[in-house]
Amino acid sequence: MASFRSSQQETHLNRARASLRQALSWYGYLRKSGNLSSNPELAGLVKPELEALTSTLSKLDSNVIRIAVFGLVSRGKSAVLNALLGDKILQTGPLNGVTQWPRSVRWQPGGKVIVELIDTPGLDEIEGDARAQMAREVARQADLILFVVSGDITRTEYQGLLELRQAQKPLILVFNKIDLYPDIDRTKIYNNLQQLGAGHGQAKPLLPDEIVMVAAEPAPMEVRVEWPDGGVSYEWETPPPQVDELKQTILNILNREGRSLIALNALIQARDAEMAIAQKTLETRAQEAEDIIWQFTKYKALAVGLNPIAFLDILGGTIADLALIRALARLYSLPMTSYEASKILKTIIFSSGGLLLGELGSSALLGLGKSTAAIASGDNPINITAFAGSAIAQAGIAGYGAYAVGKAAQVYLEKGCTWGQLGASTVIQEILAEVDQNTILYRLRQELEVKF
Ligand SMILES: Nc1nc2c(ncn2[C@@H]2O[C@H](COP(=O)(O)OP(=O)(O)O)[C@@H](O)[C@H]2O)c(=O)[nH]1
Ligand SMILES: [Mg+2]
Repeated sequence: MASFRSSQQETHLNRARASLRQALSWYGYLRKSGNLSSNPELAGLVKPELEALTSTLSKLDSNVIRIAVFGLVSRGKSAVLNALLGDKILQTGPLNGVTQWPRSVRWQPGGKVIVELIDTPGLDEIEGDARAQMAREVARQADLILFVVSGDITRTEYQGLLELRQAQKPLILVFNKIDLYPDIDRTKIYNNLQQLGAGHGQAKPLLPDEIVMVAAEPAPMEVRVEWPDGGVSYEWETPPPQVDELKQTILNILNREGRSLIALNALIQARDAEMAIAQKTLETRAQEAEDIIWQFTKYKALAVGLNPIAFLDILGGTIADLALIRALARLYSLPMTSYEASKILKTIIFSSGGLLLGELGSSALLGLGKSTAAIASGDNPINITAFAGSAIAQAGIAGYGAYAVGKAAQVYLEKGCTWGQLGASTVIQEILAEVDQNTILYRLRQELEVKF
């Protein structure tokens, strides 16, 4: 089982690498100038996303797992990291604002695993937007999140926890400072946390893997010392930190699914970057796209209206729609094969709420009328009018259909660029389909699964 898991994780890493390489080579054209489809404005706009793709790929190759710690001020975030490191590397203290900026420290907990521990300021230490921005940015990069609390959860804390859940990263709730609570209280708080931690609408309590009790920097205790001569004195002694369980939990997760987590995280970042590129491409090419859609709308209306043979016009109409989709894909230079183009068309037709099915249906009826009219029109001028009437009605519907297809295709092209073979979304789905039931990833599955 262990070696199966290990090779499965390697496969996940390899697929993520392949997906990112493919994306980089696909979008690489944007960096080169003098290219036919080059567009200096667009190249400038998508530079951050291209850089994100490149750095995500190099992070993937370095095999470092990022663990970020979050929580309100003075919950002992820095102390927890120090206890894991076994050294007081990060400054801790009772005053607000000891940790001002996110900081990271390397940790080698054993074996080949390399961890980057990221310490952050308290979620309540910096104001509004800047706080949310910092939290989002750090959470986006993290492969695993530790959320530190030190007792019953406050409203602000709960809010922060829910916001972090939106980053859709595996999360361990760390209940710190247990040295301050008698056993009964501790258990009560633990049970409360277990229910709360799952977040909105999720009735499932947290698993033992997802909530751990620690005492990172226990308060000094007064101990009574009895001397051989019968004398008694009192001394302050600092008990050692209790973080072994947390350390073990982290190590279990890293061994079981660490590399899959790295792979998945890289893919999520790649997917977001690719979708941003697609969105910017669509925006910069909006006018050209509009022109293409209108051109196809007119062309299709004409072709379908004038075609006297029923069903052939439906076929012609479909071919025109497919051509339109591909023309748009070419304009945007987004990854698109003919298989994907027809998949998009099918999706568009079935999601149009019958509108485009209506187009097909009425095309068939009007087309039949039109053919009958054309056959009989030889000697009767009234039939010519009938032909023209059906043709105009049908052309109008077809034209509208093409316009709707064009508009819908833009939406699907934007979303669909990550769904091809080896596309980031496709690989994410494949990895999620394979994860074991007892993994922390399995819990994230439902939140992460996005359908096309
Ligand atoms: N009693 C007790 N105090 C702790 C524990 N961990 C941290 N502290 C204290 O809580 C205060 C805040 O710790 P710090 O790590 O700076 O919190 P941060 O703001 O969340 O990084 C410090 O005075 C620590 O000594 C613990 O396990 N038990
Ligand atoms: Mg701190």
